[in-house]
Amino acid sequence: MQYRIAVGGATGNVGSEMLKILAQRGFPAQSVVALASARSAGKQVAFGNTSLTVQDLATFDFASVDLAFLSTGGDNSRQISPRIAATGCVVIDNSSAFRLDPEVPLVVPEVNAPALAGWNNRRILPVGNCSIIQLVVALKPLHDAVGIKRVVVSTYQSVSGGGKRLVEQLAEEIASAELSGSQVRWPAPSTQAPFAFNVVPYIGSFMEDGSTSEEWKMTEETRKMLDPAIRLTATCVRVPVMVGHSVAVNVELASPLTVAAARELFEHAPGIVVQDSPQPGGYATPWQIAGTDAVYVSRLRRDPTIEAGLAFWVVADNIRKGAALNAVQIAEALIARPDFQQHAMQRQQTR
Ligand code: 2RA
Repeated sequence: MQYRIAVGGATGNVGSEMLKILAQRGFPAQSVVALASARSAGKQVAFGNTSLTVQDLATFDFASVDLAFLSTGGDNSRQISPRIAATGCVVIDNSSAFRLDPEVPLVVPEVNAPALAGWNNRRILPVGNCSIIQLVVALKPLHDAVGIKRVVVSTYQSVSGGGKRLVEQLAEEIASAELSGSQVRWPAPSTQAPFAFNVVPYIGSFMEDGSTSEEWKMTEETRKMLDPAIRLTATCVRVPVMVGHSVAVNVELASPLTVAAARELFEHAPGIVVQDSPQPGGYATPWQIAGTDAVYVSRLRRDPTIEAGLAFWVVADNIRKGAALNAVQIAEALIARPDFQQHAMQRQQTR
């Protein structure tokens, strides 16, 4: 069976990567429509060897498609996703708007594909936060094997996680910096901390308790996807990297696991590549893995400060596995379900 697809936000970082991945993976598409704001209508975007003319998302009739991939931000999604879903079309939404809605499955296919059974509850399937997707892929085999009690993470998140605007900002800051020895100056200093030559411990917005919304999401989304009993504390940091999020992880397991046993679990887990040898270059970095699909685990070692502790480093391409690829993988898992096939077939027959 083939499906009618729409991609909203098709001119953005994630939307254009969704189109690329749909073509690369040969998604069974009967038709593909690229959508964006009225301002972008008429532009061309790449889809495989061809190009698509962008249409205005605001006036598009979603009754004519089976699956809508959205990467148009939380506010927009809150407004339009329920309206799209009401037509019977399933929305795969790259924003945080519905991730913690108890009726909505939050799925990383390697981690909790069975949760897709609830796809028809609201017909909205959010894609998790980019730094959390790679984290839960890595935590899953450990939790299945012995149980995880507590996790401490520090993230090193690339600017592309914040969208095209931050990528442009970092490029401009690098290009206009004046370097003199160890001093960095800009002709027109910004009132905010620059990303270039800096690390910024602030992503999202501040919460009342002093943490940030990004840190809060790390805890809540991990618990929703993996286990509500897991305790997780995070410090999320923006670093001057274009693509690729990194996470330093310390886990407290329910019972001890040797480093060798953990390595074996990672090596056999879906979606993970272990790149770990204790020599210079024997670890994954964002620059090397950008453009690839796996979640990379490196620097695996015991955390000697607790009885059953492990420490490791996790890196993934935040635009691919952290967003567009995960969205397409959700769609692939959905179209494998007979109840969705039947739903789509009935809609196609009536139109
Ligand atoms: C970021 N994880 O990196 C967030 C949202 N994509 O900004």
